[in-house]
Amino acid sequence: MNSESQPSSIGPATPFADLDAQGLNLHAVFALDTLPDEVRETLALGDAERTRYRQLILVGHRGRRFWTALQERGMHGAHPMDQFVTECIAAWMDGPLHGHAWHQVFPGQQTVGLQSLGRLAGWHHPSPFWVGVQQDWGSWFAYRAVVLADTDLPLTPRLESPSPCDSCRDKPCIQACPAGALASELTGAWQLRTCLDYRKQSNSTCQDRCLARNACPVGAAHRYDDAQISYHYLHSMQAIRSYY
Ligand code: B12
Ligand code: SF4
Ligand code: SF4
Repeated sequence: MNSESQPSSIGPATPFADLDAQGLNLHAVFALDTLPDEVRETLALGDAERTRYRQLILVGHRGRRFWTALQERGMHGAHPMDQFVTECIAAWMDGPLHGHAWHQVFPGQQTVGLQSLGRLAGWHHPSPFWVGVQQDWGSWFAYRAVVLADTDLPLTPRLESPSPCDSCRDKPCIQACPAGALASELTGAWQLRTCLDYRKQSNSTCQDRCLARNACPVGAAHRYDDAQISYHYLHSMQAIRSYY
């Protein structure tokens, strides 16, 4: 078994095996009532949901398997990734977790605080280019689903690992950004506007990739292939052209 196919959830892997098979290989189970208020607010729970559901299940992918599974299944609809994930979650809840009440909040209508959940799970450390990083899989992961359920799955302890950025002396990501948008002693925080203005230029080298993200050596074994990188960044370019 290579590291890509290993489940990364802590505790028994069995309940997540069907998701792992589709490359949805990151999972964290939280008790809903122990989540910080600022995270719960983004879930916009009504009274009925608060009493019906006990757990929040965060599902993500790291590495390439998810993209391969999506290609095997075929890209359908306006949001092929979300559609695929929604089908996987429904099949999973109808399989090993059959009989439990559940509700998928992401993908969905509201903006759930995904990076905040990732921080709680131990998947996210802040990087100078805004996308989260983790020492095993670098920045090559994303959040794919958030499910509320009346399940009794074992709660997932926080994955404890140091931020790879703390021991990264040369910080090649900062040097690789052609716009000077990254968080540094000079700029302070990551400069969203600077990045987006650069990406929108017709001669930009960042329309279908982030040179800073590509320059980070951490988690190289999990790096997406070029087609997946291009898909995500061209997709985000569409959002940037529409909203920024
Ligand atoms: C809006 C949005 C964008 C906007 C702009 C974001 C902004 N700052 O306004 C645009 C379209 C530009 C964008 C682009 C991208 N995005 Co985006 N985006 C989002 C989205 C939908 C909402 C973010 C939000 O406002 N959340 C609301 C608050 C309440 O949630 P939160 O998690 O608590 O937010 C905290 C963090 O975002 C954090 N934060 C915000 N800015 C920064 C900056 C730094 C340096 C740090 C450390 C933290 C931080 O502070 C917030 C409050 O605690 C999220 C998905 C989501 N639902 O969260 C994805 C998300 C953040 N994006 C993601 C990604 C990967 C990208 C892209 C790389 C493209 C892509 N899809 O591959 C690009 C990268 C940016 C770039 N160089 O262009 C991933 C990040 C995964 C990860 N490993 O961390 C997310 C989580 C989507 C996902 N399904 O996984 N994105
Ligand atoms: S290159 Fe270094 S500083 Fe930049 S994200 Fe990677 S580990 Fe962090
Ligand atoms: S997309 Fe380009 S401009 Fe934006 S942070 Fe990455 S390297 Fe810099």
